[in-house]
Amino acid sequence: MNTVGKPPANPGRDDVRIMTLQAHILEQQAHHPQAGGTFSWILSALSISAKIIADKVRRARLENVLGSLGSENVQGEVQQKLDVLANEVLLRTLGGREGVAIVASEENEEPVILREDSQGIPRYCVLFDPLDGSSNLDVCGGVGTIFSILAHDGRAQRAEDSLLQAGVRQVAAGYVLYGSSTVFVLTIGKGVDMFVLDPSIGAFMRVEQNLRVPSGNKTYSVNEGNRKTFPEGYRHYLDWAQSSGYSSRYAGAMVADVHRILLKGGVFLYPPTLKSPEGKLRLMYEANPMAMIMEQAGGKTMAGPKARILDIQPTAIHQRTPVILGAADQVDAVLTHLASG
Ligand code: P6P
Repeated sequence: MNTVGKPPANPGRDDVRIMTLQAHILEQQAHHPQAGGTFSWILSALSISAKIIADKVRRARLENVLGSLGSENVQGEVQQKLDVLANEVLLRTLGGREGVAIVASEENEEPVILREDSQGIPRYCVLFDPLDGSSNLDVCGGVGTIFSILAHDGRAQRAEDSLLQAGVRQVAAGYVLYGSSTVFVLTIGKGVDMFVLDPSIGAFMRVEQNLRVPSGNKTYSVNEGNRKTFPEGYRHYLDWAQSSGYSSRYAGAMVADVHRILLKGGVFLYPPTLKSPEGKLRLMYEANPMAMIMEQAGGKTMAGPKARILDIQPTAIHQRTPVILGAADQVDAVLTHLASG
């Protein structure tokens, strides 16, 4: 039957409505009549940042902003020019939002304190990795922005006291993947929603609601170049997986690997290695936000055989952790082999 031109039977249905990220944010705020909008303004600052960074990423080679700055960040990692540019964009958009008390970034050794007195306004801490996987930029690989939002504790004496909260206390988390399209994935604790940037109108359009990680996908994602220095249980898991028909996918950028797992299932691992005995990935602005997303989508995230990522009580803003995350059935398969040692 030709349906072109016929108005939708029920335009109010979720899968029919045209919803932008901005409309979605305001719709969520409407569920909290007492909300003053400061939280919504923070999310809109992240949306604007994503659009600006996406444009810079896509034009990087044309505008000669690829390559390294020849300097290192607090992690001792070589900074890409776009790492610094993306960081500046986020600091400048979030800096203009009265709801932001403190910002912590992978690129800044110390947190940036923007507002100390609450004046009765609910304020938040925003933590982020401005351009995760930036070494992929020169080869047009997937890169992303990862963010985590915590409620600011106005009574805290030091910025760290307000920042160093366990992942279970996050009020929101998300990432932006600058890939074949620009994807914004967000959770505010009520499921995971996905938006895709329509560059022709400059808006993120909602394309998925309440995403669930599929089970049964026999795919693992790990840097096997480190295999020899993994703890024994991880090597046992890889031996088992490789003799059980598993395939391997690894993008070298956490956002790209996690996004594939969110949509297709499988498991991502960054175990302890000789070079990174505590793991390489940062707890506060990589593991925690990705763990919130994964668990909100029905997945599972662990730091090892017994530690749930979101329960870890942080002691330092830039601390690292091992990561096992993905579909619950696939994470359990890893844990089974870690338990057997
Ligand atoms: P490796 C990128 O540098 C990053 O922080 C994550 O995005 C990614 O998952 C990981 O490190 C890749 O590390 O040691 O495999 O290159």
